[in-house]
Amino acid sequence: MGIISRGFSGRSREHNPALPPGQYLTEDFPVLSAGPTPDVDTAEWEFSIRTESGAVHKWDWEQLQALPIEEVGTHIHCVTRWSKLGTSWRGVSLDTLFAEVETSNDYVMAHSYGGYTTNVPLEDLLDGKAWIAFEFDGEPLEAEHGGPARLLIPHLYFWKSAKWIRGLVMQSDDEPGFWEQNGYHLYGDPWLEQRYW
Ligand SMILES: Nc1nc2c(c(=O)[nH]1)N[C@H]1C(S)=C(S)[C@@H](COP(=O)(O)O)O[C@H]1N2
Ligand SMILES: [Mo]
Repeated sequence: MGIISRGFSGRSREHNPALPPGQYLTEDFPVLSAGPTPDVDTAEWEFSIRTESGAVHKWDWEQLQALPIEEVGTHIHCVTRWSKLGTSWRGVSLDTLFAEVETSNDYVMAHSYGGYTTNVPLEDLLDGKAWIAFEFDGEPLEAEHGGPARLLIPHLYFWKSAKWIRGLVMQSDDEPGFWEQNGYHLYGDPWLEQRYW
């Protein structure tokens, strides 16, 4: 690093190409929860995908851990304007979980233990774009960050990454979830600054 780059370090942080418009970098990991942290034991944990036919695909903790586990290195962007670069996670790809699921619905409502919901188009969960994550930074995911497991959809604002994930329900329409009913954007692309609507 020369004198010139050091002199411009403040500005170059703002111009970091990994940083979407209107975001700033943070080194710590803020906790944002709309309610209390639910106490979810892995012994009772269950995750399901329910389709329009009434079919329910279910995994318990052991079954989830037996699936192919992926390492995910990614940036995350919160609508409250903090971004965290180069976070590392482990989890199971939604491609793996959807492999046997037959649906002609294009939308998904994510449901969490504790009652939180958020909507997302199915295509945003597939093709290596989303995971059920249960480790952060080499450690089991802390309860306040969504442990035992959370949805991780890093290309959308972080409110879409439902903590304490319990299941996904296929839907014919893109209905608003919890924050979307309270003014957050229906889709939430950080690069287009789709914050509120
Ligand atoms: N179940 C649940 N998931 C949630 C939330 C919540 O309140 N409940 N908050 C969302 C919001 S607004 C953000 S920014 C991220 C925050 O995740 P963190 O607390 O791990 O930083 O979780 C998202 N997922
Ligand atoms: Mo958020």
